[in-house]
Amino acid sequence: MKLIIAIVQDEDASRLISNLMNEGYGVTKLATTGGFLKSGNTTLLVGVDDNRFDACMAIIEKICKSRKQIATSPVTMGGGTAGMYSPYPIEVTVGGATVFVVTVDQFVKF
Ligand code: 2BA
Repeated sequence: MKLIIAIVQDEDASRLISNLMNEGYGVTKLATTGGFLKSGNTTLLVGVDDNRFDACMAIIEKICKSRKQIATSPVTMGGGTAGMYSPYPIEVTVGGATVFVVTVDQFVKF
């Protein structure tokens, strides 16, 4: 079994959840905030059996679109100590989805 942790844009979240639920996946939605833009995004936890993993990833890929967004508050570009501070609005491409896949050792429901 795998745990899919998918960070998606709020605009895609409802449709993605509906699609996943319609296909019988269990989904937990978390309201999260991106560290760079400091604006809201959505993190979904989806526990899937190995034989349904590829199909689940395909749904996420199909629905989550990349979009251009303007970072209006001051941001540090590049990260780390070498980062450059930019006080001006900059355009960044966000998403489709940032996905982490974790192997699940144990899955229990009490
Ligand atoms: P944010 O951290 O708000 O980042 C939004 C977008 O800003 C990123 O889109 C990327 O295009 C840009 N960006 C992020 N850090 C940057 C930097 N240091 N310099 C220049 N541009 C930068 P995505 O890469 O599609 O990420 C979307 C969201 O996914 C992120 O929102 C964050 O919440 C999450 N995320 C991305 N990579 C992650 C990671 N390695 N670990 C945990 N969360 C991650």
